[in-house]
Amino acid sequence: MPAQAIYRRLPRFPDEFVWGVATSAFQIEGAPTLDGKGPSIWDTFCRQPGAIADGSNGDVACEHVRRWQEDLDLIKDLGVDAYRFSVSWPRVRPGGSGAWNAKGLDFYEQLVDGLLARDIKPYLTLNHWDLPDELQQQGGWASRDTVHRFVEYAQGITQRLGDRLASITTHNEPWVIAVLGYETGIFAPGIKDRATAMQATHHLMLSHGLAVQALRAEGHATPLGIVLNLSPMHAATDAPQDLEKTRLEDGRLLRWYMDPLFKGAYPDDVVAYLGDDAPTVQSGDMAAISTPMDFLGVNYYSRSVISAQGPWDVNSSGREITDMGWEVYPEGLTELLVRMHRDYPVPPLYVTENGGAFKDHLQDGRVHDHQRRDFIARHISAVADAMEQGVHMAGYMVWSLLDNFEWASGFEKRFGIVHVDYTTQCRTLKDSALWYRDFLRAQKAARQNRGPAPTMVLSNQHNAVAAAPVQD
Ligand code: GCO
Repeated sequence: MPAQAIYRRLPRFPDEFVWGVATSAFQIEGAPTLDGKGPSIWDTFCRQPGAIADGSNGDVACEHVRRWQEDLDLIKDLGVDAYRFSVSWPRVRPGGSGAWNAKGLDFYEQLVDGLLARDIKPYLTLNHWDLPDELQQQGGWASRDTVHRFVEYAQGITQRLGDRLASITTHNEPWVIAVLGYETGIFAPGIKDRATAMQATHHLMLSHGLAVQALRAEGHATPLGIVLNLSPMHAATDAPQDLEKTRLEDGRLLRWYMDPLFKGAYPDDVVAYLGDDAPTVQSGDMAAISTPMDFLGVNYYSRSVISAQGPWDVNSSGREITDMGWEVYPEGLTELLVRMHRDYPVPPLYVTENGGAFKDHLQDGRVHDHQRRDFIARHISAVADAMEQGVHMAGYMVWSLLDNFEWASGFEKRFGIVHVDYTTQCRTLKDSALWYRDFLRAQKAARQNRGPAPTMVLSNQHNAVAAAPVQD
């Protein structure tokens, strides 16, 4: 029996709502030593045996440094308003301190000007994980000196490009940098020590706050913010041990970042749990961290289910699972956004990343990635639900524009709405990209005519599958 279609009219998103696509420098650029670029911790980490699932590295990736114009044309074709990208710190200041690299700065200036020439808003991230390796030799984020090096870096980039940027994000996902990089060690720099990780997390937050203060003091008007990876935490059962562990995990992932940003303090329960591993905080640090921001970005992929018995079996959810082994759970995005709005005095929120890895097949010039298309459509719908509940949303960005280097998973996992053939570097728009383009066209037409919003068809087969927007 054919699945019954469910039609849903999404609101016409506000005129100023920003639609985008996102990437990060290390994942797409390649050219690790071109024109004076220094090594980053990821260049070094990739060379550790066993660090990357397929033994790959970022040396070539999507060759974006060479192909950036073609990539900007692709972005233009999609009809998005904005492109979220990151600057490679060691490309512009190879050692993290000392001399700046003019050719590296020129590259990002060309990129920004190329975006503006195509009428696309540049959303720049300063730190998407690729710390200059030389700073790591001196302790990396566990060292307080790195805080000051980051502020200088933020100032240098903003002086050069700030007048042309739509937005500056200080850090992308400080939890990932600190916990995966310094506690579990599955990401660069590969350290496994909880106290070091917690000191790193404090320095990341402090450098964010001091950078915001410094840029404001210099009179820059570019909107400033930070991007957090967040998930709702659900207890596997109502057993007290599960509930207690869930509260702690929520404390470590969400409250550890949201409380200092918006309440000026780390959560007491997590500090108590960490004991001697809690970070050293100096007087004035918390005031700096809670400096008001212009926006907050949220990267959302799935919820987390917490069990005191050990890792929860995702296959027991009965839901669709992505190629990363993550449960598809769009309503978690609504839940998360509503909770942030309810519990904290947040500035306008963006979904700065959302998307899925699926097994793709390129055949006759097409990739029928209907699972990814439905994933994106259902999460956009979840954003609309949050807005209906009063959350001030400023934008939504798909992760990712291109298939790219997925960190410790190497090139095995594909998140792009554009397929990349790593042998030929040929780019092919997947069906999800074609859908996003059509959806954005329909949104824009509705904006211009002040007419009804596009209706999206959601069918209830396999947990609600979304098709292309239809005009009615
Ligand atoms: C992230 C990262 C991305 C990942 C994506 C999928 O911010 O977590 O920005 O680089 O590729 O999240 O894992």
